Amino acid sequence: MGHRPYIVGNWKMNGTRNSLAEARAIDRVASKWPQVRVGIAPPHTLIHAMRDAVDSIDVGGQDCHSETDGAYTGDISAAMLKDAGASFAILGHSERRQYHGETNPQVKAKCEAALGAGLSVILCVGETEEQRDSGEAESTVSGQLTSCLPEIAVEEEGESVSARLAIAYEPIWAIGTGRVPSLDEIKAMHASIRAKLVDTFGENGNEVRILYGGSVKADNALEILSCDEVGGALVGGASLTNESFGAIIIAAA
Ligand code: G2H
Repeated sequence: MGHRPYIVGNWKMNGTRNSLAEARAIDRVASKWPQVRVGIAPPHTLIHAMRDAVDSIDVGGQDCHSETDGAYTGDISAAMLKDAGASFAILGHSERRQYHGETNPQVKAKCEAALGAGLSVILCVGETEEQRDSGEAESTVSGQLTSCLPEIAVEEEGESVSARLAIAYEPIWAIGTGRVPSLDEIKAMHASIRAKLVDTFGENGNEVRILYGGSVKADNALEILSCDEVGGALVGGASLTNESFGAIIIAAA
């Protein structure tokens, strides 16, 4: 694969301008460990200021609308994210699906809009506890990918669009709970996702990064990141301070 590990912080609905000091501290750690690629998705209100405040990390959004503009009060388009300084968007996070009723077709349309605007995309998928307990974890995630993967030209003017796509496997029951799947469960799911990506995109499917998300902390990051096909981590709660996120970056190095 040859990818640098990609460690992405999802700040969710946390952070004001005071938090930029924390982002600067994280940026200093990232600058010392260039073998790790680091990103932070702050609330939309902080994207512009964070882009100005950091040098060594990608700044992204946590959602975007599928349309380019129009009467969609409270929404933000992919082009607006880019204009504010974002280089990527997290799309289809389970909290968006749960609290905003986002459907697979909507998530797919958002992925296509974001890629079309030149952003990279982190597409989130994952099963509920009930689905895992009933042996349906892999079929659930495969179904989400079937419905959400963007229909993209894998090559555009010599650029491989699949290299701008990442999948974040986030079991819903592991989000913010402190519980994580076993390493064997992570390996099996990531292998299943890789097979689906190759099935969908051919050889280009091997370029798509697969991240793990759900209660990643400094003390479990290393073993999770050492699993086959785990190309990085999407980190929520532990990404909010340099003390914990910096330690995860160093663990990934
Ligand atoms: C899962 C993850 C980040 P946390 O949502 O996307 O959050 O690390 O807090 O479980």
